[in-house]
Amino acid sequence: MFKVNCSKFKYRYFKAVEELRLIQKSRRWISSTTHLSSKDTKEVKQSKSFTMNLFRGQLQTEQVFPYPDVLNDEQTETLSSLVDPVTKFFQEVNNPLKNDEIETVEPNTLEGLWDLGAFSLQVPQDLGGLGLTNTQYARMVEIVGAHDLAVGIVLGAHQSIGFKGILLFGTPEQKTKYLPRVSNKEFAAFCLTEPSSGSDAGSIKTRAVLSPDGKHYILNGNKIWISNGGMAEIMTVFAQTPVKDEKTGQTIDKVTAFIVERSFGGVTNSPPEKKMGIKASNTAEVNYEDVKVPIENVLGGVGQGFKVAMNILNNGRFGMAAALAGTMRSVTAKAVEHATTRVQFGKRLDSFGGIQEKLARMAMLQYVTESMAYMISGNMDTGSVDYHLEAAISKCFASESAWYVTDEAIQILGGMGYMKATGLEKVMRDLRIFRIFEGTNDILRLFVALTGIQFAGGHLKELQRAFKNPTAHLGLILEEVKKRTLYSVGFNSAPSLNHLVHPKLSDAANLAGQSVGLFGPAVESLLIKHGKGIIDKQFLLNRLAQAAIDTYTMSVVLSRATRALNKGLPTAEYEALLTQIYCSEASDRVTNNLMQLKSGKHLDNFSKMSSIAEQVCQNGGLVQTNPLNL
Ligand code: MYA
Repeated sequence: MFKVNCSKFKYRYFKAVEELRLIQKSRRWISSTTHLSSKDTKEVKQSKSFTMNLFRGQLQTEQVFPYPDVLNDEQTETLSSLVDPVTKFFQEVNNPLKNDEIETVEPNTLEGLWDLGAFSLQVPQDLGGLGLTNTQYARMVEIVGAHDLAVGIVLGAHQSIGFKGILLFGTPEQKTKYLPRVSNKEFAAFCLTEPSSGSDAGSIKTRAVLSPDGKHYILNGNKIWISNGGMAEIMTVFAQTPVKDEKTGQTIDKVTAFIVERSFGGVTNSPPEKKMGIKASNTAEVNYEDVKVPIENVLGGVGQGFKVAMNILNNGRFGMAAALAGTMRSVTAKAVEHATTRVQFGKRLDSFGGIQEKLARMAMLQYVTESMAYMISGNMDTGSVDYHLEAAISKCFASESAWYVTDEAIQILGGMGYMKATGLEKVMRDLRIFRIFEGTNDILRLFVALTGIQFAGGHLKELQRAFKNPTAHLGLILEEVKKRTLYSVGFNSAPSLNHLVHPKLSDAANLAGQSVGLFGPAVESLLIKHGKGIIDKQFLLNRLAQAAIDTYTMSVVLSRATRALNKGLPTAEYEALLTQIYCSEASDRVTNNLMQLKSGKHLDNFSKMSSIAEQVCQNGGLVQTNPLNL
């Protein structure tokens, strides 16, 4: 026994030495890397984000534990007074199938929503809105998502992104002028996408140049697929503007955001697009021809438009998770209604293991999505500014889970699920776009992976600086070396979440801790191996992002279920079950995805897949392989 332990110790010791060599190697990587981006030259960033810190193998739990309980009594009361009337409105007035059929929201529904204040949920009360917090907003949006996603898009395009820029970046004058209007029957829209610029948002061609008298910008360009584009009176429009580069003194184009009113003249739109789903929402091309935009309508500063756009999108993304948590709840209810009443082979459907597995998975995915929506909204309400990666994760997770859950609901209903009258077919069509718009899930996964890597790289660079002047930074170096050595020789096991969770969840917490423990070294190895070339390794980045999604979501549900157990909520045992199963499955995925980053077999598979794709593209489609020897 002792012998075994001894050789284990020796092995771990040599591993520790190897780890230290890796640090030195990583220093070489940092020296040899010109930059991952301009960020490298800046002060190393600190972040309270769980996910950001995950990339450097650190547990940062401040935004995850304890689960946020952010509503005060007054806010709870306000929210409670809204939930019933809004739910009733959607049950009794809104007709999703009719909206879908006529490809617009019925006028009485729109009118009713304006009257309820549903278009200005977060506008301050003194400017005409309901002044809700993000958490209150999330609850309202959940109701919308449970009933009609197309109506959700009309509401969301208006307030989640359409005028969100005015709320976040508007001057007091801009807020006073525009927020009462968008709260009172004037639609808003967010105009970023162009024919040649979708995911690559920085490459827009719409331009605005200063008029000779310096009082206006003259705006020209075309935007496509603009939600509410045919109805909006007030638009947040992004355009290139010439600005003087501070460093070189040369004039370059940078994106600027503008508040544009249709009434300025020169704004036209196409008829509504014909779409697969969310048919009742208005999607149109919007054209700007010599539109005179007053200089006071620049939003967030000249040349700051890209960041304005990204921050609006970041800020709105949790709303999608909230809406889709509602969707999953309502489609699961339909599946359950069928499974508990339909009898086949002499037994109710819900007694079959195959159906039980589907229902359990549906419940689990909804629980994770809902927990994430309220965790992020809670963080935002308590002033967090480090929620971008989590918001992106929530959007990816929610849109994929809602798709899966609805598909399974249809499967449980069988032929009945395929019929229009059941309503699931519409939900499925509506849902498809959620994996595409507001940043495709593919782009958001890369955003998560690259932003995390950049953050970790920044900290490695800090270590490099420390090594250059060891006397001044002895503390930092010793701390890092100790951490790595202890970890490698087994004295310091995987980071632990155990002290933060209810004892019933300690096994699940161990699994989450193991995932965190695997993460830092995996990122470091990638950086050492690929340096800045990692930017182009999308097979790897996708797996890393998936591991981040699984690790963050595990922590979220551990936190929420702990809250339930600690408070003795009636649903606590059920929540614990959901969390235990989720962590068990998610941690397996993390191990698998992180292992693929270095496994020879998988790396070989990735290059084979590249080769297949290359041949398919060169051939203009699938290669004709002639199975019949014709
Ligand atoms: S609206 C259109 C949606 N379009 C997009 O989302 C575009 C997607 N593209 C991007 O996000 C960016 O172009 C990417 C960056 C991410 C690809 N947060 O060199 P860079 C900083 C903060 O990497 P790029 C729609 O669909 C970055 O750090 N900062 O940039 C409506 C760097 O800073 P620095 C960010 O390679 C649908 C600088 O920017 C972010 O060009 C309707 C440059 O970075 C970020 N995210 O690409 C929906 N990204 O210079 C309706 C980058 O300091 C709503 N940066 O180093 C439905 C609502 C739900 C329902 C509600 C019901 C009521």
